[in-house]
Amino acid sequence: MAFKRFRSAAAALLTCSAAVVAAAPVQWTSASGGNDHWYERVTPATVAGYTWDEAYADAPTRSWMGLTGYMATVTSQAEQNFLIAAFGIGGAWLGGNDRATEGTWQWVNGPEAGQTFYIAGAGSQPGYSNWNTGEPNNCCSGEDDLVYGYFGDAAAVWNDYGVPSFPNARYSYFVEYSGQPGTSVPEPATLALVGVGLLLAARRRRA
Ligand SMILES: [Ca+2]
Ligand SMILES: [Ca+2]
Ligand SMILES: [Ca+2]
Repeated sequence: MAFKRFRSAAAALLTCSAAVVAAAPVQWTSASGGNDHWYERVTPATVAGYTWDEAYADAPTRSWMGLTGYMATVTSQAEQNFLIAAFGIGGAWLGGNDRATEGTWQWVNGPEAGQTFYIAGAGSQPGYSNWNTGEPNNCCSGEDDLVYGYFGDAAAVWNDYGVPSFPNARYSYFVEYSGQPGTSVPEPATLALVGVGLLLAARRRRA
């Protein structure tokens, strides 16, 4: 009888944590082919959006499940597709730019910080990218920041935009949460599951 009551309590706990998870960031689960990272589209309440620099400063002020946020790094078509499915195609900054070296596009934060994913003019590319045809074009007096969904198409193709030509361009941005070095705090849901498992095992041994 006690074991049955405990199982009910465990089920209630799991239902409760599922409700919390559904309330904010969305997880790209390994069960659906993902990386188990969490994502959200961040849109300020009072202004039209963030400049790229404001988004870059805002991301690490956010946390979820003990993980520190960073501007999302989109390193595969599957990750791009997840963002489209979860948050739509509207414009959003991503955590990449070519500010350090014109034409050399790097992820600038998160687990891929410092990794080059695209080199203008190169035949084979070091990483995934989803540029619109003709982009990146470093238009006008230069464009060095990475924006998803600029053109409003179903594939949410990318554009180079922002500084130096358009320093006041404003969009929402995607924040990503994963177990990057320095923030390797176990996720509470995982801890809860481990705890439930241990208690169940202890119960079985006693029975
Ligand atoms: Ca990523
Ligand atoms: Ca550029
Ligand atoms: Ca451009």
